Amino acid sequence: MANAHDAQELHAGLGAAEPCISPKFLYDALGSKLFEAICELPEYYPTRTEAAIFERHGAEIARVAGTGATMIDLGAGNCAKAAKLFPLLQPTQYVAVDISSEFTHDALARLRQRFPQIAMEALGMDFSNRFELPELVRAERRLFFYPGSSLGNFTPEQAHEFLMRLRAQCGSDGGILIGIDLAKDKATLDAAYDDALGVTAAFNLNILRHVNQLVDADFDIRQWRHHGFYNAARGRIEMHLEARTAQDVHWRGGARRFEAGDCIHTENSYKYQQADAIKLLERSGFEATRVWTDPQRWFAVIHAQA
Ligand code: AVJ
Repeated sequence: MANAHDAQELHAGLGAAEPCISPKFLYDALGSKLFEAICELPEYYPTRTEAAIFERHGAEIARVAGTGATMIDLGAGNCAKAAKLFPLLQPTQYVAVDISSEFTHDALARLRQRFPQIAMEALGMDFSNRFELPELVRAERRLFFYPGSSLGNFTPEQAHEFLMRLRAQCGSDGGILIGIDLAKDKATLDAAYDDALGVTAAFNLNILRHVNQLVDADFDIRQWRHHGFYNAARGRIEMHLEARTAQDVHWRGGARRFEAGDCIHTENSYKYQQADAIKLLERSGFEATRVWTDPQRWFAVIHAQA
C-alpha cells in the first residue's frame, strides 16, 4: 500500500499524456537487491569506478572532508560505500537515509556490530521532494554523502534546488561528498543501462510489480519491454518500458489503455561534464574544494563545503 502522496504521484504519472513512474519506485526490497546485482555487472562501470576512486584517494578525501562529522548518507542502500570510508572519515554519527527502509535497517544492524563507536540511525524517507532532518541528526559538522551519481536522477534544475536545500542543512562547517558520473561515449553508456544478462531489464520491469503492490494495479509484466539508452542530445540516460501489445491497465482510482509501442518513462540519469557539475554545486551555494577522478575520467568524486 502506498501513502497518499505516493498514490497521488503514481496516479498522475500513469494518467499523463506522456506516462511516467518516478525512479524512486524502482527501490522496493527486490529492486534494491536487483540494483546491487547491477553494480556487479561488467557493463555497469559507475559503482566500481567510484569505489576505485575512494580506494585510491581515501586518505586524501578524509583530510579534505575532515573527520568526526555527522555523516548523512543519502540513498544509503546496503551502506557498503559509507562503511568502507568509516575507518578514514571516522564519523561520530552515521545517518542512513533511504526510501527502502527495511533494506537499510538490516544493513545498519550489521554495521552497528562492526563499528560500535559510531552512533547510527536509519531514516526511511523520500528525500527527493522536501527534506528536513529530524532532531536526532546532530546539527554540527554535517557531511552529506551522496555517492553513486544519484543526483543524475534529477534534471539539472531540480538538482540545483535539491543542492540548495542540502546546503541550507549543512550546519556550521559542513559539506558534501558527492559522486558524479561523467559524460562519455554512447556505446559504453548504452551497455551500462542495457546489459547482456538483462538484470537492468528486470530492475526496470520490477517497477511495475512494485506499482501493482502500491496502488493495486494490474500490470502484466510479461507484456512490457525494457529500453535503456543514452540520449546524447539531452545528455542523459533514459529508461522506458514499452507495451508489447495493446492492453488496459487499472489501478486504485484510475485506468488507461496502452497501445502496442506506448512507453512509460521510468528514469533519467544525467551525465555531467566535470566543469558543469562544479558550476552546479557553486550555483547552489557550495564551494568545490577538490575533485578526484579515475584515469579514464569516467567518474568524479567532488568535495564541496557549505
Ligand atoms: C542509482 C540512479 C545512480 O542512474 O545509474 C542503474 C540507477 N538505473 N541502472 C543510475 C540505475 C539503471 C542508477 N542510480
